[in-house]
Amino acid sequence: GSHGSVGKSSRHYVPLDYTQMTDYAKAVVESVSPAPDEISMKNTTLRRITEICNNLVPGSRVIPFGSLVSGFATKGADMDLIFAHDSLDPQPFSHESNIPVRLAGEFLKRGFEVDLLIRTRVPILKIKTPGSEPGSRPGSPSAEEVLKEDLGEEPWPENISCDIGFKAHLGITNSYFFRTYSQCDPRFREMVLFVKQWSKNRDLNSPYFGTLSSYGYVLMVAHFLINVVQPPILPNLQLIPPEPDTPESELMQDGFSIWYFKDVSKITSGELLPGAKNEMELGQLLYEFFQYFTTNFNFVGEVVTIRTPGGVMYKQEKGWTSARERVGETTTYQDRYLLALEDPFEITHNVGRTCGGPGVRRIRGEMQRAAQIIRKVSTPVAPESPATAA
Ligand code: 3AT
Ligand code: MG
Repeated sequence: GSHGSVGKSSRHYVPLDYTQMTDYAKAVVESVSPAPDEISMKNTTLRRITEICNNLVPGSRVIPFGSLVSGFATKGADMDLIFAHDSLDPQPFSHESNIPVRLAGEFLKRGFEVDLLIRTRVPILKIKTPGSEPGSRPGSPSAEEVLKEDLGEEPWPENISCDIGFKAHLGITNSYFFRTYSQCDPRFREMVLFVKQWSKNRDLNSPYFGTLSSYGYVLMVAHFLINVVQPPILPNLQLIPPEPDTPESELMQDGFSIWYFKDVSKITSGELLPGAKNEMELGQLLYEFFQYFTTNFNFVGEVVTIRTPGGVMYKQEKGWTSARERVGETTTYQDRYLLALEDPFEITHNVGRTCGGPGVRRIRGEMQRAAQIIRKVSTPVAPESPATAA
């Protein structure tokens, strides 16, 4: 594309051997991936939390989202959940409702750590399953033990943190969307886990302190695999038109278009990306990723928009030019556009708005450094010249 494709016709005349980088990246991915028993423990926890919710409000559901669903979870990741209920009450979980409070009580009496945030637009209940019994002095029960009632239940898996929201939102949809993408090619998940870990190691993953959320890095990797690398590794699932009989619920949510193609078997069979398959290994992809954002992507003028053909728009086109204040229901947001990453569904939302000037400069500097390091450990492929054969 016009935005600096990377691939066969790239500027490297000397092919590099990325084996060492690939091995290193695979080891990192392996080390941060949750073990199968962590996954099954979390499933058990989800089932038991659902039971508690159901006992409190018959017919309620607990909907998982976030990295648990997308498949981008690292070891010890929190569980993101939504408590949902088809109630006749138009605002069953408003601040006035006592359901979040009563639910908090259910977890308290089981010895969970509980924190109910009510100053937010919709309440958020943060809970953590009890840790191993603290080695306290005999006869002096810990705070948890005081609150814990004997309910005759099985012990809970230790120290699992969950955020429970009380309003369905596009985060659920985007988690399933990225789950579908990650099922298209294993290299997507591998790249995301590596980049996520790299961003943590280099202190570039603190949205509250001026850098980018994990979700922002997911958008950058997706853009790279859909629009930059040649041949593309992922098709653009949002550009494949829906069948005429597609239900409205798959097309629109909260006034935003949420359609994307969901038939993974058609994707993995190669039907949607005809032509040569991209066989690049992880090490090379990571190199090209860092290199693209270091030299090809124009942070000053461009927006990553994975939904559009080419995956890039200009800030001018979106009116994302100067910082502005947006007045929300309870707080005023500072919308910044220094690093512009358009959410794939909520297209008015800049996922990169948490980045300030110093944050963007550090992210770019670290990407440049990463590319340099990979170049250093990737020696040129030995030429098969007659001289060497002799
Ligand atoms: P972790 O494994 O927890 O680091 P995650 O993908 O679960 O990564 P979060 O827990 O921060 O990320 O967020 C939960 C989900 O909410 C992930 C994504 O579907 C959605 N989400 C997070 N941040 C944003 C954002 N800035 N804009 C839109 N959706 C977001
Ligand atoms: Mg999470």
